[in-house]
Amino acid sequence: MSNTTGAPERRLRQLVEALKGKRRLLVLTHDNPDPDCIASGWALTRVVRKARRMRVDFAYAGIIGRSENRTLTDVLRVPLRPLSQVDLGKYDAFALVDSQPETGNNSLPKGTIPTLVIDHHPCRELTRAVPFYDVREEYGATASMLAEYLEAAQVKVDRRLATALFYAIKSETQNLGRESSRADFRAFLRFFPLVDNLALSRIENPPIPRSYFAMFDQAIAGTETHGRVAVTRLGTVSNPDIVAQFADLIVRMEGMRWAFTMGRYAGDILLSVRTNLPHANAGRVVQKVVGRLGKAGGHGMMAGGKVPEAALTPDRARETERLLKGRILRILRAPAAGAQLVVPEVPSGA
Ligand SMILES: [Mn+2]
Repeated sequence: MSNTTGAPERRLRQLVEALKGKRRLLVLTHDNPDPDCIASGWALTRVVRKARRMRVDFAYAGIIGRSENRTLTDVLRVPLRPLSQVDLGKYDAFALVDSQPETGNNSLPKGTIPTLVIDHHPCRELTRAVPFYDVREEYGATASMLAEYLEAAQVKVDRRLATALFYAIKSETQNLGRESSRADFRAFLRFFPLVDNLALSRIENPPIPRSYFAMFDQAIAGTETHGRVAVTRLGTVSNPDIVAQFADLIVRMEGMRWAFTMGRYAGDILLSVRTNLPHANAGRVVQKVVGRLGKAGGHGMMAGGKVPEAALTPDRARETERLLKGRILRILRAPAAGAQLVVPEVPSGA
């Protein structure tokens, strides 16, 4: 869905038109940014600076949790600042990338209508009130949309930005294997020759904090399989990205069709849904699971959500997790009885 049409050049003109009279733009990622929104936001700052002479800054909210993403921003020196260090009063325009208003996963100041939205998630009702929105659900990565804007604006893409965009498409689509389109393929090939391979290798194989291994232990102990559905209760997590990261891992288990992972973070319950069924609608499933308890959404094979303040006390967290688990099992028609993924071995000969 989009209020823009046609060739990339025309879309770019419409984008510039929407910024008419604006003096300073803040480009914002979704909370706890992933490579797709980091690379896309960075690219958008370049596009706007080239196409229109105005000041553009780039910020994120939440934390950069995954080691890969931290390494990405460090090694490629992404000009990204925490939103908490940004004076919002200085901006008369906002742009959202890889997110939309009222999704619950961005920190756009309440009541603010952004001037620009570029995203590849299903289009929301409120997005239609945005002066310039370009939402293309068929794209596997927002970065592939930005590839077109960069070309239309004739921005010279350097190795750092190319590496970020390439990694964004690669990770978001799992090497073009998950929900990707021809446009993703085109962008992937275009950036590949420009990639800094040493940097890419460091990003993909970063040092892992010791706490990650404890999370691994919690994930395995906290997983039960119900037929072809695996449900994981991670308990308290050290960073919010881990919830999706373990869902990605658990869904790879032989015989599984769905993975549903929950973790407690900063008083909220975060959830993540993954499926390996290419024609499923994980976004709808997670919306039904969360219902009025919070916000949720996503794509066909990957989705997530949040139940705010559900983890303020352990009792409430347990109760909410039980409720959510019951709902997903019913929605997916999975057996209520589950089996622990790994049964701790009883020491023999004792
Ligand atoms: Mn994305």
